Amino acid sequence: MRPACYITTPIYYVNGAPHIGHAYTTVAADVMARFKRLDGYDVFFLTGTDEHGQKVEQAAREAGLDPQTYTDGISADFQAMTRTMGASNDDWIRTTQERHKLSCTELWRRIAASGDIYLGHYEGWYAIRDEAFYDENELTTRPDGTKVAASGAPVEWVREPSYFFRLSAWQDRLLKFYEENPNFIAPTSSRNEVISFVRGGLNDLSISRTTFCWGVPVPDAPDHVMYVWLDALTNYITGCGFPDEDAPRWRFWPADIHFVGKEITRFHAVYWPAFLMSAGLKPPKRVSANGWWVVEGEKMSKSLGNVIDARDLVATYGLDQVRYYLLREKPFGGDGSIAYKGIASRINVELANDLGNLAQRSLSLIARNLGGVLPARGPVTEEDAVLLASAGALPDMVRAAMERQTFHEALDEVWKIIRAANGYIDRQAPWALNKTDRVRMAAVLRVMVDTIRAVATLLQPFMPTSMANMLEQLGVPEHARDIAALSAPLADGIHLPAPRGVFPRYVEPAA
Ligand code: ME8
Repeated sequence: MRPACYITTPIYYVNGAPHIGHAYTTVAADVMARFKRLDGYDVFFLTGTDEHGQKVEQAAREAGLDPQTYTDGISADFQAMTRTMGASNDDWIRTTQERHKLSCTELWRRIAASGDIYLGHYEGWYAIRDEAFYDENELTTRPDGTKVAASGAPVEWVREPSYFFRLSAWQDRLLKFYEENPNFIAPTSSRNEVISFVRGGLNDLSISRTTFCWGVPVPDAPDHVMYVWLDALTNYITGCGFPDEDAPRWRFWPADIHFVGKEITRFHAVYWPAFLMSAGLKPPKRVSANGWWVVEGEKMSKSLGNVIDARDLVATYGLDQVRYYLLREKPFGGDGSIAYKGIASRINVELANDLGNLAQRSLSLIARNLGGVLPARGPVTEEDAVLLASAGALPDMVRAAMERQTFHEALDEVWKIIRAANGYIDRQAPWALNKTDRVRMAAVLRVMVDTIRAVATLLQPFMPTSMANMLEQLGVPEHARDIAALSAPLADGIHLPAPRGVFPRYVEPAA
């Protein structure tokens, strides 16, 4: 049986249209899910929308719509964005679905049964934009006297009856959990931040609200709705069929990787494992945080008018090109800036020249000089052996980087081989061998096909359509496109389809 692997994205708030930041985390999670499938895992990949809470209720009011109609519209738009980005999610979760309300209710009951919930009164600061409670010492005062959180979100004073989760009692157990699971939080900067936050002492957490009603009702206390983060985090188990622990999908819990943006690691790495352990459920295996994108050096904002919808980039540059750029341009855990010139340059240099030309040159020589028939390997020279050995080691190199979610390093490993293959073909010059030594020319071209096959196989998660196209041209049958299949050579003598370019150059439209 194939091992199970469960990958998630954050569920996105439906208080506005999707932008490149949302698309980014979705694409990263998709690349991971596709890589795991390619590597023989039985994958469940979940994404969706976070639809309750004050922020969404407010946005609906501003749009003049009732919250359900409003969330239906925006959730559909997020789903459309997810499809446009080529995501291979197995389900689409919305927190307004009945299955999710059932799941939240049961999780609440289990936490309550363990004695970790009590009724009290919350009085303190709340930021609607972050849907988060803040301590006085986490805030700064602006010159006009208003207070803001570190995220820049304004806060307001809230005073209401509330249920609390006994988070304070979880400090030692959480610290022990982090110590025993050194890979639970990535990158290290996020891990250190979380650990020092927990070491600093934990306050009990307000987990219900009474001053608005757009949420999941608290069991047996209909005046309260659940705090939107308790509701939202629960989506990850709802997706696996919770509370039905006999559901086929329950085999996927605990999640292998929750992909999140770095600003929400605290919710995923502190509150979430505490809620789960309190309810007697296993915590997730890993929370992997991505850094932030800005655009041409500026933070995206509606007032600057520089918010990018990833779908516009896809329309301009192509889907695989955008997926590649996003994962290549910045280290996953770090911050980065989207630059239009940078996208065009990566397309032209790395995709069109380095990779596209490499395949095109090799395949057109086979078409022209060998009648499109895949040649057999010849006697292996030292140079052949070096290139073939590094192509053979590529799956392990890429796998190791993927396990760390350092996507840019995975791509870097692939590009090392691509550059080595370009050097090899230039030195071997099979076009010249056509006149002097056709046997050696054939052998060189076979080394090229085998090397490009390894490259294209491993790039499939990043650029599924273009790599399917390339593998087709290399004569790799569909059933032989996973990592395990790389150990079985292609049959000599098969007829390859006529080669055609995979990556067109990007030409700036005339102004
Ligand atoms: O936080 N750069 O939803 P959200 C990189 N509903 N990633 C970005 C980004 C940027 N500029 N902007 C957004 C929520 N993201 C909650 C999550 S999960 C149980 C609940 C990505 O709509 C990043 O992954 O504010 C970030 O964490 C997420 O979108 C926030 O989406």
